[in-house]
Amino acid sequence: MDELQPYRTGFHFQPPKNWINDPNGPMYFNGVYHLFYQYNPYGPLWGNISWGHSISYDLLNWFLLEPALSPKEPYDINGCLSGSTTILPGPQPIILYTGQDLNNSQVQNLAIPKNLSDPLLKDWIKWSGNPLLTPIDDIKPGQFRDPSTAWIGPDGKWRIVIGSEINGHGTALLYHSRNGTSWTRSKNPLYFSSKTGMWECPDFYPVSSGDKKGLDTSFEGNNTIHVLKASFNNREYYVIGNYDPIKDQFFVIGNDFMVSNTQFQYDYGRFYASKSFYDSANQRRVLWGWVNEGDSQSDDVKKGWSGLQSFPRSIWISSNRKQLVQWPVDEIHKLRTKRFNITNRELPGSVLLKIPSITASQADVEVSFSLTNLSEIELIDSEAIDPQILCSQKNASISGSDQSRSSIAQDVDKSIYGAFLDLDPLHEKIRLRSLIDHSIVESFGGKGLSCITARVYPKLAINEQAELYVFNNGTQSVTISTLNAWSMKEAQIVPI
Ligand code: DQQ
Repeated sequence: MDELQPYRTGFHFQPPKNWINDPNGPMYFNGVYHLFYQYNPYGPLWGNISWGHSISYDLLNWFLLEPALSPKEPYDINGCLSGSTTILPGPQPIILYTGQDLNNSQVQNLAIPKNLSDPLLKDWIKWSGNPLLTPIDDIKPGQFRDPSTAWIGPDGKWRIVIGSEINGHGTALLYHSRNGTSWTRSKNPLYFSSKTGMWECPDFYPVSSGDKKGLDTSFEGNNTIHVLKASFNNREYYVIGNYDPIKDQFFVIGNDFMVSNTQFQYDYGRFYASKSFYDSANQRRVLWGWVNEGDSQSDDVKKGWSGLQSFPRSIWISSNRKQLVQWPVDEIHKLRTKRFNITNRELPGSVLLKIPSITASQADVEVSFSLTNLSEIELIDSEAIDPQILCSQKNASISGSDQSRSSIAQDVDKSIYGAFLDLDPLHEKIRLRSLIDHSIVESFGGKGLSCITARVYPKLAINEQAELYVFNNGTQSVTISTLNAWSMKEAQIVPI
């Protein structure tokens, strides 16, 4: 705990100082988790963009290494922008990343580990044939970035998607390659949307229907469902569909991008430019996202740092195959310490109940409510209403709490977020889990069906001064079926 730095986190990934943004190329290789990220080694604002590199054995504690990529070559001198890793046969890990070149054109580059026998893969060398791809034809020089992890098709060719905007449409351009070094653009993109502008950080992967198991990005099987995620409008939108690897076509099932208020997002708060990877050690897909600051640039300069990574989340498809479910990886249990528990307690309307003995500023809280009286509920049409606007209008300023009351500071973002949760309160409990870590609150509604991440900058409720309450803002009683709150230990993030 740091009195002078009350907004630094205890168990979220952040380097000791400086700017970070997108997670890049997370992977599990030879018993080691690698996390790369957009990083400014020289200061707390965006610039000098390098690939920071940290490794972990448990996704909780991290060793910080020297940046894997720095902007030094004519093809990346203005920034080593986002990209991904792929483990080619060998096994041979590669990085594909976007370089912002001397003319500020975005080009795609390759890097490989210098020494495969180094278990930490500390040093990476840039390919002598860089750049591999330059923006030509209908691709604008500033709209060609963020190559995905590659997957292999039945013809033995590797495929990647790259974020772009073609003719004003958000597009996942598709490329194929036999060897990972020379790439050819496919005639058709994998997918595009006339409803959006530029797509950043596209991610494309299969999910296993019927269980929580993750699948390798190249997995192919009957009835496999695929997810396509694109980053735009500061949000992470995804669609679910079927992928035909022979024709290289993707068909969306259900809602397409931006056609409805119920279009799915990974997170309805602050969470962007995410990247998933297949964790072969635990047969799961793990998702990381960048959680930016909601304070001002001058605050970031004073703090000396900006940006967090979300706590890593397992991600799988719901049993009705309609949407994704996210849940903090189970390793988090190792950080839980002191616990407070409530079972079967009635919580009348307008009541605020203090949860004692927990370090509220660094906690993991799971609560489930059952509603006994649904006779006076208000009906709304979920198709016609934007949940964030609804929640902003009906904020909790009278008897509860929301982000609008998270700080007395004036110059921090206090937007109120909102999301719908698909559940039947007559037969299911209303469940909420929140990871509270000083200046970040990651909340998972309905066992992970809807997630909202927020940044908070309290002036008074910092460190030991923070308190935890469970409250009922309604007029009718609800029952707290169970509430478990744990104080959380600190994760170790240290240079090696
Ligand atoms: N951040 C990177 C880009 C990416 C954007 C630059 C998304 O590659 O499109 O730092 O946050």
